[in-house]
Amino acid sequence: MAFKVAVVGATGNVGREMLGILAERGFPTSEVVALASNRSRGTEISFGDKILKCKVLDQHDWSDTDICLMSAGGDVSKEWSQKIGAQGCVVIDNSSAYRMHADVPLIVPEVNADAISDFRKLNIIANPNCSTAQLVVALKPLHDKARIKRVVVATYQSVSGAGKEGMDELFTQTRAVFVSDAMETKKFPKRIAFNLIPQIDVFMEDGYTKEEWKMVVETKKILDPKIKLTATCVRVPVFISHSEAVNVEFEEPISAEEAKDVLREAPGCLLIDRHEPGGYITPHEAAGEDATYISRVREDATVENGLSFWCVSDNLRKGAALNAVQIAEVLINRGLIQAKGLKAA
Ligand code: 11C
Repeated sequence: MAFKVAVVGATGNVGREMLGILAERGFPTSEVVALASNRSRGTEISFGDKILKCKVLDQHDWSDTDICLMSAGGDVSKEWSQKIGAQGCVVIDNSSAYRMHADVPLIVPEVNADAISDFRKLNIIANPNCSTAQLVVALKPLHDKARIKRVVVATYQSVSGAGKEGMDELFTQTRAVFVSDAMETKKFPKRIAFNLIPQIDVFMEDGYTKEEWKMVVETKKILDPKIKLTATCVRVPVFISHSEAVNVEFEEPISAEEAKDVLREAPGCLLIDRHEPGGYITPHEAAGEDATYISRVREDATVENGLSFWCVSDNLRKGAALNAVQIAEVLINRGLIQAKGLKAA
């Protein structure tokens, strides 16, 4: 069975990655349509060894499209996802618009694939925020082993999380430093080149940022509402891959060796942890890869049953496009979706 798939936001960082991953994984497609706003009409985009010409979202007929991978931001999702879902096309939405909606499952296949069966009310399935996705992939096997009570996480998030404009700003500011040009700051609230910014997304009333809030509520929805989590999210001058320093307090004892044994076997995780210079993974090495890398696993003697570790993953892949395609694969593998073309035949 092959499916007609539309990618909305096809010209963006994540949209392009979605098309690449569909092709790479041999996703069973009968047709792939690249959609974006009128501004991008006709833009050529790679899909494997083919070139697609971008079409316009509001002119697309959804009646024979099976799956919509939506990555065009929250406003576009709010305007379109329910309308598309109502026409029998399953929307896998990468924005934050529906993540906390009671009738929309929020899915990371390695963690809570079974929750996917609740998608039919709106025909929408949400993809988590990139910093949450890699975190829950690493936490799930540890939670199963020793029950997590509390997580303290500090993130080191790459500029690609802020889209192509974020990447361009790091590039032009870095260049400006070397050629002594004027430094322009547009996308980020302060200079990002040779700097760090302890703010991602807007401030909330309690002083946390929305990125930090998302990590709390999304982890609870995906993994376990009883887990307490506090986050500090920081933008760093790295192009691709988010890194996280994670401290976890468990209900039950778990040694670093036991945690490593569990992580070695866990789906989506790759443990690289040698106690020598370079015996860990950095964002540069994780870029372009699918795994959630875990390094520096060690016991935290300052609390009962505490562990610390370092976690890195490509935010455009596991944090966004790959997770969305994996969700679509779960729908197919579990027989939860039928190709419309086949129904008509
Ligand atoms: C960032 N994590 O790095 C954000 C990007 O809710 O999907 C993704 C925001 C989201 O800026």
